[in-house]
Amino acid sequence: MPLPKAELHLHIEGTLEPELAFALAARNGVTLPFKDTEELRRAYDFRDLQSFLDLYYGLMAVLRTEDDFAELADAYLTRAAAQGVRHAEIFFDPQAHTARGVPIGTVIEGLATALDAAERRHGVSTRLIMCFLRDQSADSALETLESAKPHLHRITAVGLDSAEAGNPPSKFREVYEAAAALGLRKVAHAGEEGPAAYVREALDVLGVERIDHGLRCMEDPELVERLARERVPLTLCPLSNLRLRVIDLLEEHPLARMMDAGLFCTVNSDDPAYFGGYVGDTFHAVREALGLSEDRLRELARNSFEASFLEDDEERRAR
Ligand code: ES4
Ligand code: ZN
Repeated sequence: MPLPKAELHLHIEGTLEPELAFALAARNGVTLPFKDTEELRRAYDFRDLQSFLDLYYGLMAVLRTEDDFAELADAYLTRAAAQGVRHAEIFFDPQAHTARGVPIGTVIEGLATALDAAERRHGVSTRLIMCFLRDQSADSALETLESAKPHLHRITAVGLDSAEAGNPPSKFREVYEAAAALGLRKVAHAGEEGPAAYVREALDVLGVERIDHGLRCMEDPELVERLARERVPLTLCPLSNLRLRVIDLLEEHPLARMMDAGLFCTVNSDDPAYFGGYVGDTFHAVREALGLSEDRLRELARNSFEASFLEDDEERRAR
Protein backbone atom coordinates (compact mmCIF):
# COMPACT_ATOMS: atom_id res chain seq x y z
CA MET A 1 0.00 0.00 0.00
CA PRO A 2 1.47 3.37 -0.96
CA LEU A 3 1.70 6.00 1.79
CA PRO A 4 -1.57 8.02 1.91
CA LYS A 5 -0.78 11.59 0.91
CA ALA A 6 -2.19 14.85 -0.41
CA GLU A 7 -0.85 16.51 -3.54
CA LEU A 8 -0.76 20.31 -3.26
CA HIS A 9 1.29 21.38 -6.28
CA LEU A 10 0.01 19.91 -9.50
CA HIS A 11 -0.77 21.69 -12.76
CA ILE A 12 -3.54 19.76 -14.48
CA GLU A 13 -2.17 20.82 -17.87
CA GLY A 14 1.12 19.25 -16.79
CA THR A 15 -0.53 15.83 -16.61
CA LEU A 16 -1.11 15.76 -20.40
CA GLU A 17 0.69 12.57 -21.45
CA PRO A 18 1.94 12.34 -25.05
CA GLU A 19 -0.52 9.52 -25.85
CA LEU A 20 -3.52 11.61 -24.75
CA ALA A 21 -2.11 14.68 -26.54
CA PHE A 22 -2.03 12.78 -29.85
CA ALA A 23 -5.48 11.24 -29.26
CA LEU A 24 -6.99 14.68 -28.59
CA ALA A 25 -5.12 16.19 -31.56
CA ALA A 26 -6.70 13.60 -33.86
CA ARG A 27 -10.14 14.10 -32.34
CA ASN A 28 -9.96 17.90 -32.61
CA GLY A 29 -8.20 18.15 -35.97
CA VAL A 30 -5.12 19.80 -34.46
CA THR A 31 -1.75 19.23 -36.16
CA LEU A 32 1.16 18.91 -33.74
CA PRO A 33 4.71 19.81 -34.75
CA PHE A 34 5.86 16.29 -33.72
CA LYS A 35 5.65 13.07 -35.74
CA ASP A 36 4.65 10.80 -32.87
CA THR A 37 4.79 10.34 -29.09
CA GLU A 38 8.42 9.27 -29.23
CA GLU A 39 9.51 12.41 -31.01
CA LEU A 40 7.47 14.48 -28.55
CA ARG A 41 9.06 12.73 -25.56
CA ARG A 42 12.52 13.38 -26.99
CA ALA A 43 11.69 17.11 -26.87
CA TYR A 44 11.31 16.90 -23.05
CA ASP A 45 14.94 17.84 -22.57
CA PHE A 46 14.60 21.24 -20.96
CA ARG A 47 17.27 23.87 -20.40
CA ASP A 48 15.28 25.94 -17.94
CA LEU A 49 11.76 26.97 -16.96
CA GLN A 50 11.15 29.01 -20.13
CA SER A 51 12.13 26.22 -22.54
CA PHE A 52 9.64 23.98 -20.74
CA LEU A 53 6.87 26.60 -20.76
CA ASP A 54 7.24 27.14 -24.53
CA LEU A 55 6.56 23.47 -25.26
CA TYR A 56 3.92 23.17 -22.53
CA TYR A 57 1.72 26.05 -23.72
CA GLY A 58 2.09 24.86 -27.33
CA LEU A 59 0.86 21.34 -26.56
CA MET A 60 -2.24 22.73 -24.83
CA ALA A 61 -3.63 23.47 -28.33
CA VAL A 62 -5.15 19.96 -28.24
CA LEU A 63 -7.41 20.81 -25.25
CA ARG A 64 -10.63 22.24 -26.66
CA THR A 65 -13.83 20.79 -25.23
CA GLU A 66 -15.31 20.10 -21.81
CA ASP A 67 -14.76 16.40 -22.47
CA ASP A 68 -11.07 17.01 -23.17
CA PHE A 69 -10.59 18.65 -19.78
CA ALA A 70 -12.64 15.95 -18.07
CA GLU A 71 -10.55 13.20 -19.70
CA LEU A 72 -7.32 14.94 -18.73
CA ALA A 73 -8.30 15.26 -15.08
CA ASP A 74 -9.76 11.76 -15.01
CA ALA A 75 -6.48 10.25 -16.19
CA TYR A 76 -4.51 12.21 -13.57
CA LEU A 77 -6.82 11.33 -10.68
CA THR A 78 -6.81 7.63 -11.59
CA ARG A 79 -2.99 7.57 -11.61
CA ALA A 80 -2.71 9.69 -8.47
CA ALA A 81 -5.15 7.47 -6.56
CA ALA A 82 -3.05 4.41 -7.51
CA GLN A 83 -0.01 6.14 -5.95
CA GLY A 84 -1.74 6.84 -2.63
CA VAL A 85 -3.12 10.35 -3.26
CA ARG A 86 -6.23 10.81 -1.09
CA HIS A 87 -6.62 14.52 -1.72
CA ALA A 88 -5.43 16.78 -4.57
CA GLU A 89 -5.35 20.58 -4.84
CA ILE A 90 -5.16 21.15 -8.56
CA PHE A 91 -3.86 24.22 -10.42
CA PHE A 92 -5.27 25.28 -13.75
CA ASP A 93 -4.27 28.18 -16.03
CA PRO A 94 -7.44 29.77 -17.48
CA GLN A 95 -5.51 32.34 -19.53
CA ALA A 96 -3.64 29.59 -21.41
CA HIS A 97 -7.03 28.44 -22.70
CA THR A 98 -9.07 31.65 -23.03
CA ALA A 99 -6.23 33.09 -25.14
CA ARG A 100 -6.94 30.27 -27.63
CA GLY A 101 -10.68 30.92 -27.64
CA VAL A 102 -11.66 28.24 -25.11
CA PRO A 103 -14.13 29.76 -22.62
CA ILE A 104 -13.24 29.58 -18.92
CA GLY A 105 -16.56 27.81 -18.26
CA THR A 106 -15.54 24.96 -20.60
CA VAL A 107 -12.31 24.49 -18.62
CA ILE A 108 -13.88 24.63 -15.17
CA GLU A 109 -16.99 22.55 -15.92
CA GLY A 110 -14.91 19.90 -17.71
CA LEU A 111 -12.49 19.63 -14.79
CA ALA A 112 -15.36 19.65 -12.27
CA THR A 113 -17.00 16.64 -13.94
CA ALA A 114 -13.83 14.59 -13.42
CA LEU A 115 -13.29 15.88 -9.88
CA ASP A 116 -16.80 14.86 -8.84
CA ALA A 117 -16.33 11.43 -10.42
CA ALA A 118 -12.99 10.92 -8.64
CA GLU A 119 -14.64 11.38 -5.26
CA ARG A 120 -17.13 8.61 -6.11
CA ARG A 121 -14.72 6.29 -7.95
CA HIS A 122 -11.51 6.62 -5.99
CA GLY A 123 -12.50 8.33 -2.75
CA VAL A 124 -10.12 11.18 -3.67
CA SER A 125 -11.18 14.65 -2.53
CA THR A 126 -10.11 17.67 -4.56
CA ARG A 127 -9.90 21.45 -4.68
CA LEU A 128 -9.27 23.73 -7.66
CA ILE A 129 -6.73 26.55 -7.60
CA MET A 130 -6.99 29.10 -10.39
CA CYS A 131 -3.58 30.46 -11.39
CA PHE A 132 -2.76 33.76 -13.02
CA LEU A 133 0.05 33.78 -15.58
CA ARG A 134 2.63 36.15 -14.10
CA ASP A 135 4.15 36.93 -17.52
CA GLN A 136 0.76 38.36 -18.57
CA SER A 137 -0.44 41.76 -17.37
CA ALA A 138 -2.08 42.55 -14.04
CA ASP A 139 -5.14 43.70 -16.03
CA SER A 140 -5.40 40.32 -17.72
CA ALA A 141 -5.36 38.68 -14.26
CA LEU A 142 -8.16 40.99 -13.10
CA GLU A 143 -10.22 40.16 -16.21
CA THR A 144 -9.65 36.47 -15.54
CA LEU A 145 -10.89 36.80 -11.97
CA GLU A 146 -13.94 38.68 -13.24
CA SER A 147 -14.72 35.97 -15.82
CA ALA A 148 -14.45 33.29 -13.11
CA LYS A 149 -17.19 34.86 -10.97
CA PRO A 150 -20.00 32.55 -12.23
CA HIS A 151 -17.82 29.55 -11.24
CA LEU A 152 -16.49 30.61 -7.86
CA HIS A 153 -18.29 27.78 -6.03
CA ARG A 154 -15.84 25.46 -7.82
CA ILE A 155 -12.70 27.40 -6.92
CA THR A 156 -10.94 27.35 -3.55
CA ALA A 157 -7.91 29.54 -4.11
CA VAL A 158 -5.88 31.63 -6.52
CA GLY A 159 -2.25 31.01 -7.46
CA LEU A 160 0.49 32.58 -9.54
CA ASP A 161 2.63 30.66 -12.02
CA SER A 162 4.58 30.77 -15.31
CA ALA A 163 7.82 32.71 -15.95
CA GLU A 164 8.96 34.02 -12.56
CA ALA A 165 12.12 36.05 -13.19
CA GLY A 166 11.22 39.71 -13.73
CA ASN A 167 7.57 39.17 -12.71
CA PRO A 168 7.50 39.84 -8.96
CA PRO A 169 4.48 39.02 -6.79
CA SER A 170 3.84 42.74 -6.16
CA LYS A 171 2.66 43.06 -9.79
CA PHE A 172 -0.48 41.15 -8.68
CA ARG A 173 -1.30 42.89 -5.41
CA GLU A 174 -4.64 44.23 -6.64
CA VAL A 175 -5.98 40.97 -8.04
CA TYR A 176 -4.98 39.08 -4.87
CA GLU A 177 -6.85 41.64 -2.78
CA ALA A 178 -9.90 41.25 -4.99
CA ALA A 179 -9.67 37.44 -4.80
CA ALA A 180 -9.46 37.52 -0.99
CA ALA A 181 -12.51 39.83 -0.89
CA LEU A 182 -14.38 37.14 -2.84
CA GLY A 183 -13.48 34.57 -0.17
CA LEU A 184 -10.71 32.84 -2.11
CA ARG A 185 -7.56 31.53 -0.40
CA LYS A 186 -4.15 32.48 -1.71
CA VAL A 187 -0.95 30.70 -2.76
CA ALA A 188 1.82 31.69 -5.20
CA HIS A 189 4.85 30.21 -6.91
CA ALA A 190 7.92 31.98 -5.56
CA GLY A 191 11.61 31.20 -5.22
CA GLU A 192 11.66 28.62 -8.01
CA GLU A 193 13.75 30.58 -10.51
CA GLY A 194 13.15 33.94 -8.88
CA PRO A 195 15.07 35.22 -5.84
CA ALA A 196 14.33 34.72 -2.14
CA ALA A 197 13.00 38.30 -2.10
CA TYR A 198 10.00 37.11 -4.17
CA VAL A 199 9.12 34.61 -1.42
CA ARG A 200 9.06 37.49 1.06
CA GLU A 201 6.94 39.60 -1.29
CA ALA A 202 4.45 36.78 -1.80
CA LEU A 203 3.98 36.64 1.98
CA ASP A 204 4.04 40.36 2.75
CA VAL A 205 2.39 41.89 -0.32
CA LEU A 206 0.04 39.12 -1.46
CA GLY A 207 -0.61 37.51 1.94
CA VAL A 208 -0.31 33.95 0.65
CA GLU A 209 -0.82 30.96 2.95
CA ARG A 210 1.58 28.64 1.15
CA ILE A 211 4.59 29.10 -1.09
CA ASP A 212 4.83 26.93 -4.19
CA HIS A 213 8.47 25.80 -4.56
CA GLY A 214 10.22 28.33 -2.30
CA LEU A 215 13.49 26.51 -2.86
CA ARG A 216 15.60 29.63 -3.12
CA CYS A 217 14.65 30.75 0.40
CA MET A 218 17.76 28.75 1.29
CA GLU A 219 19.86 31.68 0.04
CA ASP A 220 18.45 33.85 2.85
CA PRO A 221 18.95 32.47 6.40
CA GLU A 222 16.71 35.11 7.96
CA LEU A 223 13.87 34.15 5.63
CA VAL A 224 14.39 30.45 6.42
CA GLU A 225 14.10 31.27 10.10
CA ARG A 226 10.88 33.20 9.52
CA LEU A 227 9.29 30.51 7.30
CA ALA A 228 10.07 27.91 9.98
CA ARG A 229 8.76 30.09 12.81
CA GLU A 230 5.54 30.94 10.98
CA ARG A 231 5.17 27.35 9.73
CA VAL A 232 4.57 28.47 6.15
CA PRO A 233 4.07 25.36 4.01
CA LEU A 234 6.39 24.97 1.02
CA THR A 235 5.17 22.78 -1.84
CA LEU A 236 8.45 21.41 -3.19
CA CYS A 237 8.75 19.58 -6.51
CA PRO A 238 12.16 17.89 -6.64
CA LEU A 239 11.76 16.16 -10.05
CA SER A 240 10.66 19.48 -11.55
CA ASN A 241 13.74 21.20 -10.11
CA LEU A 242 15.92 18.50 -11.64
CA ARG A 243 14.31 18.57 -15.11
CA LEU A 244 14.30 22.37 -15.26
CA ARG A 245 17.92 22.42 -14.10
CA VAL A 246 17.32 24.42 -10.95
CA ILE A 247 19.57 21.67 -9.48
CA ASP A 248 22.11 19.51 -11.37
CA LEU A 249 21.52 16.23 -9.53
CA LEU A 250 18.64 14.99 -7.40
CA GLU A 251 21.25 14.10 -4.77
CA GLU A 252 21.89 17.86 -4.44
CA HIS A 253 18.26 18.74 -3.71
CA PRO A 254 18.03 20.74 -0.44
CA LEU A 255 14.85 18.93 0.78
CA ALA A 256 16.61 17.11 3.63
CA ARG A 257 18.47 20.26 4.69
CA MET A 258 15.21 22.20 4.53
CA MET A 259 13.50 19.70 6.82
CA ASP A 260 16.50 19.81 9.16
CA ALA A 261 16.15 23.61 9.26
CA GLY A 262 12.59 23.16 10.54
CA LEU A 263 10.84 24.19 7.33
CA PHE A 264 7.31 22.88 6.74
CA CYS A 265 7.96 20.89 3.55
CA THR A 266 5.70 18.90 1.25
CA VAL A 267 6.71 16.90 -1.84
CA ASN A 268 4.73 17.16 -5.08
CA SER A 269 4.95 16.37 -8.79
CA ASP A 270 4.29 19.78 -10.49
CA ASP A 271 3.95 18.62 -14.14
CA PRO A 272 4.27 14.84 -13.92
CA ALA A 273 3.79 14.08 -17.63
CA TYR A 274 6.83 16.23 -18.40
CA PHE A 275 9.13 15.70 -15.41
CA GLY A 276 9.32 11.91 -15.21
CA GLY A 277 7.03 10.95 -12.36
CA TYR A 278 3.80 11.25 -10.40
CA VAL A 279 3.91 12.01 -6.69
CA GLY A 280 4.44 8.39 -5.58
CA ASP A 281 7.36 8.17 -8.00
CA THR A 282 8.66 11.45 -6.57
CA PHE A 283 8.57 10.13 -2.99
CA HIS A 284 10.46 7.06 -4.20
CA ALA A 285 13.06 9.14 -6.07
CA VAL A 286 13.85 11.44 -3.12
CA ARG A 287 14.02 8.49 -0.74
CA GLU A 288 16.65 6.88 -2.95
CA ALA A 289 18.61 10.04 -3.85
CA LEU A 290 18.60 11.69 -0.41
CA GLY A 291 18.42 8.60 1.78
CA LEU A 292 15.33 9.88 3.60
CA SER A 293 14.26 7.70 6.54
CA GLU A 294 10.77 6.18 6.80
CA ASP A 295 10.09 8.73 9.56
CA ARG A 296 10.97 11.61 7.24
CA LEU A 297 8.70 10.21 4.50
CA ARG A 298 5.84 9.84 6.96
CA GLU A 299 6.45 13.41 8.11
CA LEU A 300 6.17 14.62 4.49
CA ALA A 301 2.91 12.72 4.02
CA ARG A 302 1.52 14.10 7.29
CA ASN A 303 2.58 17.63 6.31
CA SER A 304 0.72 17.32 3.00
CA PHE A 305 -2.61 16.88 4.79
CA GLU A 306 -1.84 19.53 7.38
CA ALA A 307 -0.85 22.09 4.73
CA SER A 308 -3.96 21.36 2.65
CA PHE A 309 -7.12 23.45 2.52
CA LEU A 310 -9.14 20.57 4.04
CA GLU A 311 -11.09 21.27 7.21
CA ASP A 312 -9.99 19.25 10.28
CA ASP A 313 -12.75 16.63 10.00
CA GLU A 314 -12.16 16.18 6.25
CA GLU A 315 -8.44 15.93 6.91
CA ARG A 316 -8.91 13.10 9.41
CA ARG A 317 -11.03 11.18 6.93
CA ALA A 318 -8.53 11.65 4.09
CA ARG A 319 -5.41 10.49 5.99
C1 ES4 B 1 5.19 25.46 -13.93
CL1 ES4 B 1 7.38 24.19 -13.02
C2 ES4 B 1 6.38 25.59 -13.25
N1 ES4 B 1 6.80 26.77 -12.82
C3 ES4 B 1 6.03 27.85 -13.05
N2 ES4 B 1 4.87 27.80 -13.69
C4 ES4 B 1 4.45 26.61 -14.12
N3 ES4 B 1 3.33 26.26 -14.77
C5 ES4 B 1 3.39 24.95 -14.98
N4 ES4 B 1 4.51 24.44 -14.48
ZN1 ZN C 1 4.28 24.65 -10.41
